[in-house]
Amino acid sequence: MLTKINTLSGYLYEYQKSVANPEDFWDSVAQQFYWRKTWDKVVEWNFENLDVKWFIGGKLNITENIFERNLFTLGEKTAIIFEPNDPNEPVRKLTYKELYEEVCRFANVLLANGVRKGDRVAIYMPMTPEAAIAMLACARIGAIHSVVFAGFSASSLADRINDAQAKMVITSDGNFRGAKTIEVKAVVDEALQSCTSVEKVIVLKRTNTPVQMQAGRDIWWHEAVQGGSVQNKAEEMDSEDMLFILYTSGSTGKPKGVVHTTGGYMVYTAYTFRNVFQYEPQDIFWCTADVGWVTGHSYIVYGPLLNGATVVMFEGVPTYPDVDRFWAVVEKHKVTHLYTAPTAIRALMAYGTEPIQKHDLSSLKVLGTVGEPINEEAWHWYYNHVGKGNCPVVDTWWQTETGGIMISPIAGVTPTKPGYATLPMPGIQPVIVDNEGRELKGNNVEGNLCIKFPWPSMIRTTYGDHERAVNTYFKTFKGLYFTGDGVKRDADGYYRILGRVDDVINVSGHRLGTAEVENAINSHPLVIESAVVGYPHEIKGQGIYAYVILDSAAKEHDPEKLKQSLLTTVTKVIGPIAKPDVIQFVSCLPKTRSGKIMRRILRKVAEKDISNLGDTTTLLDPTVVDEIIEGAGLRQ
Ligand code: 6R9
Repeated sequence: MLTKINTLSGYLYEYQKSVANPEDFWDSVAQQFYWRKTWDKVVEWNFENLDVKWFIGGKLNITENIFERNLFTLGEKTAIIFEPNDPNEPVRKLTYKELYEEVCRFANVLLANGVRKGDRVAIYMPMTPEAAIAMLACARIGAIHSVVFAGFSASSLADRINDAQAKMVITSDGNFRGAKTIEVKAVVDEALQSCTSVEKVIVLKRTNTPVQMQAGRDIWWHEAVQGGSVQNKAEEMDSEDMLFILYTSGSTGKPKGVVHTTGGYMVYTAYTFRNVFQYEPQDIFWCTADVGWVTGHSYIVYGPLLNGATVVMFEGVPTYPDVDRFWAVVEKHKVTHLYTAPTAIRALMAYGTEPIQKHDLSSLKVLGTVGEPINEEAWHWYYNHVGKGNCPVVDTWWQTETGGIMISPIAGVTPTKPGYATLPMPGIQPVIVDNEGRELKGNNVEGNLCIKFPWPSMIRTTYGDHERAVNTYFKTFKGLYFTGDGVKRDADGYYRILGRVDDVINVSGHRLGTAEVENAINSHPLVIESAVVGYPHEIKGQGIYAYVILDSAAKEHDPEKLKQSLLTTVTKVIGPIAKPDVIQFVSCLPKTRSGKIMRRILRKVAEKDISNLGDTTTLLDPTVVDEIIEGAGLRQ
């Protein structure tokens, strides 16, 4: 196992060392992995044009570090415990040896179907072990995976496939999700009508949903692997060869493909997994995220498996068949580490402590949260009722772009404070700047969160558009990586993440760009224009509030039916996660003379707080504000 920090003074010592001499620090971490050839230089970087390289000249395969490096000691150890959507369906367990064989077998299937090193493969799958097998098989042969969350619509999937020019799609006949069965293959078929790059589709049989198999293109997973060899020699990768692309929303335009490379991502996810969670060999780690998000990539698949950990992979939802499902799973598999999102905690909190009391949760040692700020009430509930006051809560702040956990307590080592992500991981150098880019030194400061020095798993580019990455992350504040988050550093030097300061909303821990949702709404034939803002939502963290200007032809329609039809449009264009919670029809939007929407006012109205709307004199027509306030049912 990787060496780890055990005490607070140990953390402070490691941190100092990592800042004073980052090269030596990461050199010694990286030496604990298996490299076919070691690196010639640890790091080279330039934030002006985003040119960052780690472990330069190193050759490796990340799956050799999961399997070959560990097999002698871990062969019979369980790698994945699969808990199906239906608790009555038998649990499936794969040992490291079995997982290794499945990965090799499927890697051979990819090769036999024309996938080669550097090709892109889209994965649109349920949370079954095959999703992890598909990812690892890509990594084995050097193909670049692009996992797309299976809740996204056909048009979102098509956009991602086209942007990456994926050669293959790996999917399933259907997905079980609570009481529902989702016809996933049908979504893929629809998406592929507008994609020309895809040559083959591999379909896992999961739900027995009838599907159309297109001759010459579609292949059943079980038929493809049948009788296949379980030997596959891993492709040799350069440290800086692409490992995967993962699409994420930003403040402008369509989602962008965040690119991660092999060596640095491996070192950083494995290091943070071991340290933040203090994982020990007998522990059972359960991260409830979907592999469609970065959390699933780094802390279900790569980070844990690189450490030889046993992970639970859960296919279902927290409230099916009953609201105690999470606690039933913890008890059933004797989970020691539970890593989930504040939105799930808040949703389960609403059912009180009775569902918890039905189960023995004494196996739990560490609790983690990720994805959005955690309010203090949820933090205390998690700590007191789930962890019974015995389990440290690690509030882990990070992003798709950062690849791994950046600011977080180290479980049982860093004293925690509700709502605080506390202190940076070794190697991470956060700075806080004001809106003019001046660094705010010392404690008791608040501003924009930036990082001033590279770390191994940072974003290398946005796929197919390097300028976009430079402009998005490195142009706002010169010489710094800008996270898009606001942050406060308190008197103790602890960091508290305040949420996004750009036009990104965080709904149940999922990132959505306001522009993306607006474009979806505007695609409705009766919509002229719209403006979308986030507002505080008790369960989801942020909800979506849409102000919509309708075409005059809409007068003929029933407003409630129109709202439903807008929701259907958004579901079709993006997916159900982007459905607005509130739709308000307006005749005008508050615009400045230069035509910019004054979102500040729209946010205030959405928050139902009109006490301090600020300066509205620069508006083209200040009377629209009154109309909007009235339409929202608020009186001045
Ligand atoms: C890992 C992940 C990133 C955005 C990020 C921030 C928010 C994530 C957080 C948190 C407060 C935490 N965020 N973790 N905010 N406390 N512990 O979620 O990646 O989907 O890219 O979202 O999520 O706003 O900028 P991603």
